Amino acid sequence: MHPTFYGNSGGSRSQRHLHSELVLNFINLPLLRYMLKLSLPLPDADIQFYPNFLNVSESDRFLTELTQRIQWRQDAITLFGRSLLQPRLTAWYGDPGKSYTYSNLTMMPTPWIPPLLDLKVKADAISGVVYNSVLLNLYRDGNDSMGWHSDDEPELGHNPVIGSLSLGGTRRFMLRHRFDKTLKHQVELTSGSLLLMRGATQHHWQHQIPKTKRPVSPRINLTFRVIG
Ligand SMILES: O=C(O)CCC(=O)C(=O)O
Repeated sequence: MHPTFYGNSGGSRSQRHLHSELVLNFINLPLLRYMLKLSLPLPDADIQFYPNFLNVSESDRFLTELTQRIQWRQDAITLFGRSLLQPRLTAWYGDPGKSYTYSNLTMMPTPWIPPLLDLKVKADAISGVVYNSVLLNLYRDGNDSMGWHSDDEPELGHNPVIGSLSLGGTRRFMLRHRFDKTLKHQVELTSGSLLLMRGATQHHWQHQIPKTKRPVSPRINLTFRVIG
């Protein structure tokens, strides 16, 4: 499936979709497909989308391997004084000592395993940073989701680089500006795609993966991060 961009900036939704389709249909060389990069036209953000970061067979292989080999867990988080189970499974892998705290939950890193290291090396190369940790989320079906947030925890540093890799069922990634409520955008995160967020993006924008009533296959998302 090809990516669809739409939002409220720069041309109609159908024009942009057609443009993405045309670009992808003319690019058949594997290396060029891998390098195809689309920049999201958003103010106060620095976000690139690589729709074909992995090819279909790589994506399928990593999805199967990670589904089986990752130590998935379902943690409770505290929201507005109430303890709730997260609506998805999660895992945190990384270098020794690189723990991560969000929503009053601290995750200690599980040591890297080969498929994660393979993906990390590829993500490092395209991002121009050396990631030292990764948060994995498993969305079992359309009831699993992630609420509005920015990746702005102190251990990520001032302007974090976040490499977000998707495997499995396509889910909608929604963005909204934190201060100008008229600014919104959406990207369909297809299997094998990488979304790279950097610069001041997390200061100005929030993102979420909403629940969906559409039938959707399980999806794994990996957000590679640099913990200080
Ligand atoms: O599943 C996704 O694409 C989003 C993940 C995310 O927002 C996060 O890990 O902070």
